[in-house]
Amino acid sequence: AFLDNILKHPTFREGKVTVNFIKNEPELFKFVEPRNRANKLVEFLGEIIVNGNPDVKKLDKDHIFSKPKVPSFAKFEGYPKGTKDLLTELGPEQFAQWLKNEKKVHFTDTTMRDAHQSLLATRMRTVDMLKVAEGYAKNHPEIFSMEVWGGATFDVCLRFLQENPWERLELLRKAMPNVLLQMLIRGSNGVGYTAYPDNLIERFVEESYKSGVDVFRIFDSLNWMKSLAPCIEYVRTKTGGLAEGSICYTGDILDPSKTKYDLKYYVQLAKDIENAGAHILGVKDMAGLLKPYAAYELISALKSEINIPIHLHTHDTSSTQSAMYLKAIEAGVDVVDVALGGLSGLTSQPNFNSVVEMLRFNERQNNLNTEKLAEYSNYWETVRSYYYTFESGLKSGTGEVYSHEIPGGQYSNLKGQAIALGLEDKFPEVTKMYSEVNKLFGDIVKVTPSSKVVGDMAQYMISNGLTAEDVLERGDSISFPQSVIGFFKGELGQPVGGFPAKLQKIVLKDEKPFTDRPNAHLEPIDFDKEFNAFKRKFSSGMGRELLITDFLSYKLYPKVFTDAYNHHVKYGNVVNIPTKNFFYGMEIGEEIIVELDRGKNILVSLMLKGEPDEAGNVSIYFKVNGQLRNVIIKDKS
Ligand code: 3PY
Ligand code: ZN
Repeated sequence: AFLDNILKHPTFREGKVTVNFIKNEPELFKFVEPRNRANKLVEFLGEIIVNGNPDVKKLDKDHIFSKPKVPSFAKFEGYPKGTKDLLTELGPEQFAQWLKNEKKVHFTDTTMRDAHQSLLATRMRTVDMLKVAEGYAKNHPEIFSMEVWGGATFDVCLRFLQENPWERLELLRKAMPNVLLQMLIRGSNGVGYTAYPDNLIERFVEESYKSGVDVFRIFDSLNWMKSLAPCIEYVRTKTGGLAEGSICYTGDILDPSKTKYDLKYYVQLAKDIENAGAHILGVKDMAGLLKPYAAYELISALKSEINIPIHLHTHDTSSTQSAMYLKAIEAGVDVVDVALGGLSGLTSQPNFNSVVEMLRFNERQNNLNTEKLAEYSNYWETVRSYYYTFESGLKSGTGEVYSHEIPGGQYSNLKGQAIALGLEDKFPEVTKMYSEVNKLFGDIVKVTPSSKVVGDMAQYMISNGLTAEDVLERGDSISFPQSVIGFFKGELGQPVGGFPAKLQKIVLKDEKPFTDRPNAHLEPIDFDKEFNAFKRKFSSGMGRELLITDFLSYKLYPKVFTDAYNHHVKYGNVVNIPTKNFFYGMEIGEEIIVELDRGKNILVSLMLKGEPDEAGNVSIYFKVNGQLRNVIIKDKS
């Protein structure tokens, strides 16, 4: 094992061994114990069977799980040529030109990222994606891109799903080598909620590209160019991918009384993004506020003022956003974001299947096979029911979104929380307060993480019975939420038009805010030194060599990564447990197949579950590949 450690050590593999190598590398002396992976797996299943998955808050014992039908595809044929092949052939600049010259409208499929982020609290597991990824890419090579990564998926993978987000990306890349893969990155906030050192974001971008991302949709939650520009630059210099610098759309350009975010503002921002080197302009309508006729004006103006292609994103919270797409398409938008039927609509994206049909026989139609698309929509509709516990309970669209301006993903979260707490009738107060807080903050762009600040403040004010007036008059005696203090300190950057000075003073008391990039105040990461220390800390329990991507996960989410690591040490790899059993356990007599590692399957059946003894211990009997195994689980109830 010692020799094995030496042979596997990165220093050895890079041929940089010196006389002190063995002395300086204590991790060489850590030997991976022969672990019994099957034992760990049944330990995990036992835990879920007795105590439930802590992430599952609503349990429906009568829920019927029907088997999702995986659409057929040419398994033994190669992948038809797609946009990824074209990017490789043309390079980013020429690719962008090609896109701009296309007559037909193109589509980004958000099913594997924003759709489930907005409808199912981001809980979609990789196993359910992988069942259809290869077939989908073979059946629909015409798709512009698959949005599969970034946003909240990174955090949720580690925090709740016990998955390695990098592995998800790499597996999807392998299954879909012909179409572009896309991610959402929050500028200097990366895939987190705060500012990070610049060289961390730079390395993150570089490694994301290596692991499979081609299109980087980059935004800043305050539309601040100083946060957008460095990230665009990293994509240009550290990857061969496409930098999609994005405008976040808020307000209503058609409303003459709203002068802060008018057409001129957006056109100037788009020009700045183009000048910063973006290959594509993203128009990110995170709350679904862009109305059809406003879209026509906005896209027409952008088309005439900038030279890069335009990619439009929205959420169907109002239920009128396919009408908006129609007008944007008439105005010449190049790509629109859609989600497969079963995971579309409401706070998710407009329905892919229907939008394709909506354009049939029009000069800008894109001839996708809608019969096949329907099979995938059905697949997702069935898979969705396995995640019923994460549904927000939202039943219909709402025209009120135009007044509260809550982004799609946040709306379903807040609504879900209100329903779960039995406070559904109080929900209008929450949305009203959200819009009050927005006014109080000077009408800011609201998208992660700035939207979270507004949401935190609104909830804080409601639970403490405070009005906007109270805050302004008695603010000195209020202890504001941490995120609000950080925001006024400038930790998320500078909002359009600056902070409201009076409130800023109230929140910060005597503390001085930043006026420059918050990242400028953060120490750069010493990768050599810190990565080595990281490896020493975590190498023993992973059962594999630690990678720079693990280190990046750790730097972005230290506590979440550490918890996920400890889970891994205790239970091993749980990512291939079928979704039903991962969330809801097993029934007596149920038999499942789980892939422990590539190609190594085990057959697990639940034979018997005892009653808790006096100490609360429950004995569970499984059969694993025909052999009886007993685990004892402490009942925590
Ligand atoms: C995210 O940042 O996760 C978003 O989806 C913002 O809209
Ligand atoms: Zn979105």
